[in-house]
Amino acid sequence: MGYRVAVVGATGNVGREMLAILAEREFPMDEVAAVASSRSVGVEVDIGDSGRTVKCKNLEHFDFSGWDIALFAVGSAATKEYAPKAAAAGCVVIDNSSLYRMDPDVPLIVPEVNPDAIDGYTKRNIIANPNCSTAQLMVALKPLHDAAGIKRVVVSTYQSVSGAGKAGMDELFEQSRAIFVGDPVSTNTFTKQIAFNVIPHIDVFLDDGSTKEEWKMVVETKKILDPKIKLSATCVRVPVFVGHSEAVNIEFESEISADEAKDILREAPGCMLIDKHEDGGYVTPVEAAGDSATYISRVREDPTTENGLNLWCVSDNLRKGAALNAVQIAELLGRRHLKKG
Ligand code: 11C
Repeated sequence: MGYRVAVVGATGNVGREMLAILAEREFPMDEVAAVASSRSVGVEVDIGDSGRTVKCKNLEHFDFSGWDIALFAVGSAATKEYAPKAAAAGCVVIDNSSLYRMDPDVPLIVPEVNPDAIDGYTKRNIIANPNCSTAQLMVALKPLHDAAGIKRVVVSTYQSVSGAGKAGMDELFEQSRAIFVGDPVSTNTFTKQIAFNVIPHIDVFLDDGSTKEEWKMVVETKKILDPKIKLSATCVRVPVFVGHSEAVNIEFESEISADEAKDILREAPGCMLIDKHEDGGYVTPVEAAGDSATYISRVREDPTTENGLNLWCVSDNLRKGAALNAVQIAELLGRRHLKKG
């Protein structure tokens, strides 16, 4: 016996990836529903490479009673309206938006990092999925934190345009095409030209001059990994379609060498260490896209601080940063709480 699973936002980048990963990981499902806004009703979406498709139903009229799990991949406004309805109907919501992440009654989970926190989901029947740039960082930092205690992290991100949805991907494509053929370049999704450029601005500005994307990395790290960790982030959009990269500087409580860190990361769940000191001996977003791992390269000591390390971390933002993590949460929920069969 399997689960009845609804994917809300099934026509978006993340929703489609959720359907693909449910199929790929053979999540035990008796039924899957694709749910979307009224304009997508009847649209057939693929259930990954399974050869099966499912027609989208209207979120406005969808009755969540009798459904076990809803994977939400819609914006915060739609989440605010429909997630509480789903939760009240007895369906556990795994939400990819930022709406509930910092709610003390909602667990914020990266299964490799803080699986035990899931037990608190019953307060609201909602579990939050972290921001993509946080999720991959947590996978990389957790084993190192366990080994030597992280005091402070300085991270610079190189985030792909798919983090801004299909519209972001279309804008990079269209601007690149326009530049090649000499057409005028127009910007809609991003604040400046993204093709052949980088933009140090993701999400809205806050009063202190940081952006909300940077703030999310700070507060989500504290909630998932350790409230004592200090983190400073600069989040940058780069002209890459899929795969977020991060240059990470870490200061530890106790001594840890680069070789020790590499030995730890080689064995750590969700991590894949590719770190050869030669041309191409590191991972870039092009290789990480479509893959489940959080890739770690360029691990080296930072001689400018006591107990410091630098590393490079890359992952598919639509997978570990969103859909894969959500499905892993569903698997964890199944193992611990919603047992079937
Ligand atoms: C981006 N990280 O790359 C964002 C996308 O809070 O879930 C995800 C935003 C979020 O633009």
